Amino acid sequence: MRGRERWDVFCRVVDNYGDAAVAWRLARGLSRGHGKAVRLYLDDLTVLARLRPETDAAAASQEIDGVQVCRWDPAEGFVLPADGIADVTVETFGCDTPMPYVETMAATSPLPRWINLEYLSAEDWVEGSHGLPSPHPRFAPLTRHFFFPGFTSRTGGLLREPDLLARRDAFQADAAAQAAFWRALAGGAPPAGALKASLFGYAGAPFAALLDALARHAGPVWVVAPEGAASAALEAWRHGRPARGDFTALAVPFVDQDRYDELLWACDLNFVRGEDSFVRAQWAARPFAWHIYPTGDGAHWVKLAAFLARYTAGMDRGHAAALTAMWEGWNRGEAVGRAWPAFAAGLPVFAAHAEAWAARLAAQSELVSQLVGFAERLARPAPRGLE
Ligand code: TRH
Repeated sequence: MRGRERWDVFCRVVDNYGDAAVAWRLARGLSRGHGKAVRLYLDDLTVLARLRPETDAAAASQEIDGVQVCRWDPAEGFVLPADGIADVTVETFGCDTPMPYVETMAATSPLPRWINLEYLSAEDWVEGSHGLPSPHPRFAPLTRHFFFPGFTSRTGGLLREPDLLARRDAFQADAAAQAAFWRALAGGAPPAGALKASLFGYAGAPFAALLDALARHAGPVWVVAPEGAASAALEAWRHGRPARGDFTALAVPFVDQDRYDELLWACDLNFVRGEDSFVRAQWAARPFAWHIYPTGDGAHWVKLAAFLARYTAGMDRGHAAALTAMWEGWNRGEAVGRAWPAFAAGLPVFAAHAEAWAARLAAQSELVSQLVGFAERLARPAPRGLE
């Protein structure tokens, strides 16, 4: 590890997969794409094991894809690594870097760089907060900087592996690869011309109403739901219903994270949620509907509206309204059946839009490169944030 710049990434799983999913992508991108020596401290390896099945959830330390993955149990106290702290420390989503580590940072000269990777939001204020410093209340001049992902050039961008879009294009142009993918996942291929949809959402989503609408859709439909809230709802919905020849609704196993991309690429319409699958659906360049992570204070409605405003800007009013009605119905748990016909009729337009949107986002530098550049700027004498 010596010689390479050392990065430590801290992550606590609050719930579900998104925290670990984002931290893992970041750690792998730093190692693979930028040659950094990366340790990922994660408090719940069982989550990473779902995304990367080769993970040993009981191991204190293991190497996966060039990243040193270390189990970190905040309740057990933090043991400082024998070879010291890193040159750059990233905490994800305000997860609180452990105090012994912070104390060591404060006593190190020159002061190590310390960055908090924030949640993704399309809200305007993100541009003004991206890169801001926050001196530590006890250990100033030790300073933490806030790094915000986002959709505009004045934010930190989105996670995107350098070869992602080339792999997507190759897969989407390769009928045999898609057929092999479906055979492996579902034991068979969708009928020709089927509307193929993937389902991933939180337990409150109106899955049954959506499935009712899909079952009434003209033409063949092929819906798959990886194991979770969506697959449970799908099984319950299907129970006791007669099979219909050109309508297939399948509960499939939870796939590993790289294969999940292929699922999104193989479908014509993806229902996604949270943060990471939301971004991956955009890179899939296919129409999608987002189930936003609901927060108790209702802040998610503002976040949803901010994204919808960006996403539908430039779309004609009728299609923007149809897409908005579907997304809002999907998130409010109502009116999905009413919203579906106009949304379904708009799918060809949404498909062209999704391609243009992905191409526009791809013109932005991806998040890991931006983060590395940001850390380099912080290393210069008298760093002044993002100027
Ligand atoms: O799992 P999520 O709901 O994650 C979250 C958390 O709720 C977190 O607390 C919240 O803060 C954050 O979102 C915004 O949804 P997300 O972010 O989409 O992460 C899901 C990951 O799981 C993503 O990397 C895709 C992956 N996945 C698979 O690897 N295989 C699968 O079969 C499926 C359905 C998903």
